Amino acid sequence: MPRGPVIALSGGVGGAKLALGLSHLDLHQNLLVVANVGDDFEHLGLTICPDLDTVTYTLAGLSDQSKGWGRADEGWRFMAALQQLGGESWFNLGDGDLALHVLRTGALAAGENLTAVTRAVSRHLGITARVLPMSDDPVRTMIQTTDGALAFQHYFVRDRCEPVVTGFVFDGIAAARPQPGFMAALADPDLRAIIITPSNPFVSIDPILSLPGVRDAVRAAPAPVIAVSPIVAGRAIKGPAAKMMAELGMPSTALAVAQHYGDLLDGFVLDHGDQDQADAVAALGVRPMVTKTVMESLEDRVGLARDVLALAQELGA
Ligand code: FO1
Repeated sequence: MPRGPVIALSGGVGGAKLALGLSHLDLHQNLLVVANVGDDFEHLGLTICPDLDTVTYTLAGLSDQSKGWGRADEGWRFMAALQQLGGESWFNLGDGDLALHVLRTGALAAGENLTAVTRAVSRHLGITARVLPMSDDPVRTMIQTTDGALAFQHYFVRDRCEPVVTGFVFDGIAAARPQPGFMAALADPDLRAIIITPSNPFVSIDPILSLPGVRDAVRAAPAPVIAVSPIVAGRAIKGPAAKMMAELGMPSTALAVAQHYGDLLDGFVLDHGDQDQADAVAALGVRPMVTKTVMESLEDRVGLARDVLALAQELGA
């Protein structure tokens, strides 16, 4: 197998867990974690990048394991003071987390791009993998619902994913340029694998794939494309993916996720609980792999990462 880069496309919690597993496999700088920025938003004058930050905190060993986002051992004095002053308090910013948003907002205002800010933060936190925003240009996911269009965090956090989803729009996508290092890695002749992590296909992965030129570059890349199902036994491990699928009139199954990615895929990883769908995945012309995809422990994360790379090796041979 070539010793070149491995690209992991990631949203928040699920993607970050697999990225952590991959980071234990001696890939170092050859691991590129490309994070969705469609969840980003401007809030209280700050630029908040939840998926990028979830990946960063997870790879740095700083993440809150129970929530999946934010920092462990967080303080909440800022939120308490904000509430006391009558500020908007539906989105929880911990005291330590706040430092990252303030730092990033200042650097962006001074003319740095998101890639440079993310690189500096990674260096200070001792992260060896390359964490890249999917683009340095703003892309903002809008959720179309039966109640009208909602900005992603309003739908997700403020409204607790309750509105019924009818579709998605990625504002800014047509003008957004994919991050140059991401595009260079896609064209690298030594590229080993493109991994679509078990993040939400509609709001975490599709924004990345919808950037101009990315779908074509992924198709043309000299490496197998492998997705890990975020749906296990008809339920999303975390978040609203299964609810969205039902509302969009799709079955909430791993197979439907494979069908959603369609001809982009060479391999698809399903949990033991969905073994009965492996033949239907194979009938799509996609190589199925059945393994433990539910990542409870660090061993699970590393084990799944190993399995995915083994499948990539088989498919690339
Ligand atoms: N998720 C919540 O459910 N409630 C919150 O108050 C919240 C705050 C928050 C702050 C910083 C951050 O980086 C992430 C945060 N998240 C919160 C998670 C985030 O909204 C979602 O997990 C992702 O956008 C979906 O991938």
